[in-house]
Amino acid sequence: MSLPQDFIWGFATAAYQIEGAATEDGRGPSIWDVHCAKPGKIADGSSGAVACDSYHRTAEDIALLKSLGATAYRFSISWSRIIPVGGRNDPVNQAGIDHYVRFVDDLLAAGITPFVTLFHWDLPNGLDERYGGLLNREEFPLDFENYARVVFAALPKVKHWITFNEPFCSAILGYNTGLFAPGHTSDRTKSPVGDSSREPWIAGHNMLVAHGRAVKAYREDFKPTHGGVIGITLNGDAVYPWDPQDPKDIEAAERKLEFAISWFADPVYFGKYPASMVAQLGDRLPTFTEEERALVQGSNDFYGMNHYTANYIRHKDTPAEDDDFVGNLECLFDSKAGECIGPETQSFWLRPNPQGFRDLLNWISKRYGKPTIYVTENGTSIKSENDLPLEQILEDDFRVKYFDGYVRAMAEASEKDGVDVRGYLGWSLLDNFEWAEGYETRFGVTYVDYENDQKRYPKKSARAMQPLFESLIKKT
Ligand code: GBH
Repeated sequence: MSLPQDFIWGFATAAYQIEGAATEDGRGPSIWDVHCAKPGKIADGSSGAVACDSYHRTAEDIALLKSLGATAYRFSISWSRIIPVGGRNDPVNQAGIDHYVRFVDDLLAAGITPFVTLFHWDLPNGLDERYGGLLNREEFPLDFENYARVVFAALPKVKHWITFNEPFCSAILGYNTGLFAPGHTSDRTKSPVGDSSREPWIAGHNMLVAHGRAVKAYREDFKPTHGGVIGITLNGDAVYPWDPQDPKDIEAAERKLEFAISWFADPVYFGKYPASMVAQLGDRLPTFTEEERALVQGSNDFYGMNHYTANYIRHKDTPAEDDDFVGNLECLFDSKAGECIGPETQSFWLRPNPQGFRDLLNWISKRYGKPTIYVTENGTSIKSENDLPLEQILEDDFRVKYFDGYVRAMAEASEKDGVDVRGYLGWSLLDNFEWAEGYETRFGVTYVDYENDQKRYPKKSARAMQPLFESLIKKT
């Protein structure tokens, strides 16, 4: 069992989850700053205002990565540091650009390949106020393209670009359940605005077109001289039919993948939405104009895969609700036969199941014609980790085992199944701001002591990664 010789691995983070320095050097507010300020939205009432303070600790974070043996680092850029209000006619903030230029230079000097995400959910709030942000079909893609161009021009040394991180989450959690910024939902006890049945599909559509525009700009005006690759990162959980004897459960499991993954990947690879979504959503799902389709189809140089968990899928016989976003089915942790998908973690949605990773790598590879895959996130929280004393937190055997199982499952997909997977970024380098869960849930291979100057302590899992990859990556 092995991985290709040039396989790269490391860790991932996102700007709002680690940077802090929310009002420094000209940064404008993002929709997450605004969301966190609303009472009751974040479990511990916190925000990313300080987080891991990584904005001030780039040297420390790079030294940490190097000490762990990482050869790659995925981070995201805060749009509102680059263009504080966000739009194509708004001022650009040179201090924000300088920060990331220095950071990329320092990573490269340490021998670490940067993977840069342009959008990890933190839309400049100015654009939400100005025209409804992701919901604006005309303005949003143009403003995203402009922002992307500014960043491409500033960072010619970056060779791996990710346009959007998990557009599913921005669309569904931002505009259906309202759990994430900007918190829209039809549930009027949670939000005065929102239409869970329509807005998520509009937001998703506009992110696809924005992605297509940024990719076209990169390929035409930057790639010829910079020579990098660009793609979108999609989340997706593995699926198994609740009753493997029931054709309706088998069909529902496939439909779940289409609603989560193919919603974005089918337009990118095939230029159209999956038939199952068109059938269920009807005219609530936007249709591509010819110009939009041309922008989106063929727009991935690689497939960015975020993956964490698996579910048993059980079909429903009742008609789909208007706010359904999974494909009219149930996602369960136990099968009909009483098997459990995996042990509990601190995250209600996450149950480790490494075989699911191998199976989903195969499903993606097959459906989309063997694309090059970079695993841009994979990792786990641990039940009650936050309540343990430091010495025990640092002995995170549960996470060590998770990474061991998942990385080996990936190596099997690579070696035995011929899946073209070329890189792996563990989530996350640091414990950080876990969105609506605040700081109570920890995903880091490094413990961050938020009470004591954000001091970092590598956990056992941080040190387990290098020997694991060294044992799997071919030497010659
Ligand atoms: C990633 O998303 C994020 O990219 C990262 O920022 C985050 O810190 C990390 O995971 C850990 O959470 O509300 O029932 O529909 C993870 C994938 C997909 C997990 C959507 C939550 C929603 C479950 N996410 N899922 S539900």
